[in-house]
Amino acid sequence: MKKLFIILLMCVIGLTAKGQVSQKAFQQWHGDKYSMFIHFGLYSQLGGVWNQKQIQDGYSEQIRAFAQIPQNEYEKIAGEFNPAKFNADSIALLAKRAGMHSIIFTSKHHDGFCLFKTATTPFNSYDATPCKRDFVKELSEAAKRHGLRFGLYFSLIDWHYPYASPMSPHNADFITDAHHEYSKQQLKELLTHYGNISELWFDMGSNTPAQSKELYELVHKYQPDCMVSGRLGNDQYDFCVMADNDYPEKTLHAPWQSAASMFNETWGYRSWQARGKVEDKVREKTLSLINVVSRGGNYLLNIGPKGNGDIVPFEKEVLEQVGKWLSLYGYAIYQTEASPFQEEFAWGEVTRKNNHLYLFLSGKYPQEGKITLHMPGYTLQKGDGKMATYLQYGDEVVLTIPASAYKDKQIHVLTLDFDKKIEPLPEHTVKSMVLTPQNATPQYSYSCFDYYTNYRSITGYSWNFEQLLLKQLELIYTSQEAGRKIDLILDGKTYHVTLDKGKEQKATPLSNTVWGKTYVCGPGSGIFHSADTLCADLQQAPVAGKSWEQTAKEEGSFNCPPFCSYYILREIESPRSQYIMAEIGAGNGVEVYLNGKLITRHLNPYRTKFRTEKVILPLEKGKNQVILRSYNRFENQATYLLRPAEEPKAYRQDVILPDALNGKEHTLVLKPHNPSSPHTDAELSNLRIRLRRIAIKGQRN
Ligand code: H79
Repeated sequence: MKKLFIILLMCVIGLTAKGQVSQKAFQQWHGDKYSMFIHFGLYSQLGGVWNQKQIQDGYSEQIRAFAQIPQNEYEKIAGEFNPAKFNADSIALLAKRAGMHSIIFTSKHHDGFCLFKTATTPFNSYDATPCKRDFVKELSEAAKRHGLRFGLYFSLIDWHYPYASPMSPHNADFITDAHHEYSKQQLKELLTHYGNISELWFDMGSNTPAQSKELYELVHKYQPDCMVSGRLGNDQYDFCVMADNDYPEKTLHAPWQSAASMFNETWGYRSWQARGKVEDKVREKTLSLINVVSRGGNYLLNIGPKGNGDIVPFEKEVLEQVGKWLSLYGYAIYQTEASPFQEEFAWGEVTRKNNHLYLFLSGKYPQEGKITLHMPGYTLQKGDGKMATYLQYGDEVVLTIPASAYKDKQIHVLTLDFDKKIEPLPEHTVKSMVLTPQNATPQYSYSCFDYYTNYRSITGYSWNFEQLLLKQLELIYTSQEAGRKIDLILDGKTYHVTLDKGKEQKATPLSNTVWGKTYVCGPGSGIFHSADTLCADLQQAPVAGKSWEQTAKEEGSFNCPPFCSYYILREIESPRSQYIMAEIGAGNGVEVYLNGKLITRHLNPYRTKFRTEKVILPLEKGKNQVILRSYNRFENQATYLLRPAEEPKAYRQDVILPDALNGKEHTLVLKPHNPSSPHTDAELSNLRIRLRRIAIKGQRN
């Protein structure tokens, strides 16, 4: 008899996949929360001025590009570079007073000038300057002396190296083979001459997947516990980084960091920067630190010392005052986890640690001073008596706070102690017997090719559901998922399942399902990072100044330079709500929206010109609208395909639980098993899971 079910095997999953940092190193990095970024180099000497002119465009550390300084003129600055005031010990001591746990220093920025002694080029701070100093050495040693960890910024583009791609306005250039080898030599020096390196902050360029992988492995060969930044690209990194000064709307399920400059306009020293009031900047940066940490991230705040090595007094004061606030409230920042709540609160932010919940009164004073927290299953044991009164009614914890708590310039923090360790609280409880991507709480990370092609990826789905008795799960999927390996984590136990095709079924749509004409709109923005909803219809185009044009072709392509996208729209009339299968095709990246809501979004990891796939569309009764976005990063054309799938088939596979589950509330997490990177999209938006109270072997309804 054909085996119609599989017995689940519990498997022990290692804490980290091969090549990644150890869990201990990750925990240390994650707990540190707050670090100092330093932009220092030849550009610091210019301070944003060239030929007596303030260079307004671009960041001041990139002044060579924005003021179009010829190479030989720029090299001359090295001949005068003598930062007598650069004192690594005072910088490390400032970082300590600021409450920071590590220092990340620009070993080489885009200008190619190395702040360390290197055998690879004379264009370095030891050989090309009168000062003959190795700043990486000085800072690495000072950091160690003062109990700080030390990491390096390293630019993947280099405007000085003669065999690199030429300077461009976007800095996301391809890396030549010779340049890649040159970077490897410099990285080997940096990773072997300066003791422990806590993180390597790669920046810009556009690596191939092979180049990213090789550098990722090179770092871990010499420093197994060094955390690698997201700008290495191609999902080959330990922590995600968004655009400069950016952070995600929601908590990510992967380590992430927000890199912030003191002023949005520059990272390197700019002598003529309008700085405003210290107290306003202190509040701005304290709020950013709180926002980042409450979403589970690390905050990397930059200073840009002057060319003589002096720290700008304004920046020093800001750091010291944030440090003062941290000396009072650091317990609610360091070693904490993200807010357990899925929703945001107007009154402020939240973090948690063990059974403690920390409320930051950083937003607007709530109506009548009332804060209500929905915490099913938790009992409040103690509230912070100084500033609020506390009551618990069933699942709700209600605080009353006096207006004075918000009038103070300082941001106050309240501690609430509960009866047990606080875990993330579910967004909602699913009442349906079918768990779908649409009723799930997605788990997010950031996936990217490079700086301009990044997006919030969905690396897994989780559901909270009510079910008194659960004996069996039925997995429903398409031929596209067949053969893949997934992990189902049910109430904390991991089951490893191979999608072995189960029983094949035709998935023919209802007979009077009608696909309408095809419309196109474009070219649109090339930046892939976009919202999870798309408010467009035939009257409203997604690209400003463009309209939808009818086309006779379900499949086609448009000539357009890299970094652009085209939108394709079709209407589908459905006699009732049903799941149907569409066939789609796109270039380097794809997004599909149904009735304005995102169905799937991911990059084409193989960077092929065109990739087709199947997408399940949960249609509503009546008129539906599907929009495909085909994104082009590397080609000179954007290609699309959008039509009903031919001979659609579904697979149904039974998963019988070794022990029936009892109890009311359960959680299920769905993830790919051993993904190539924890940041890559799971591509599991076609899978749905039916819950069964009784085990049915080989029988379908
Ligand atoms: O080192 C800092 C920057 O110099 C570097 N990353 C941080 C940590 C960086 N290099 N390139 N980019 C970031 C991409 C930035 C692109 C832009 Fe812009 C920022 C486009 C618009 C704002 C640069 C600044 C170009 C125009 C203004």
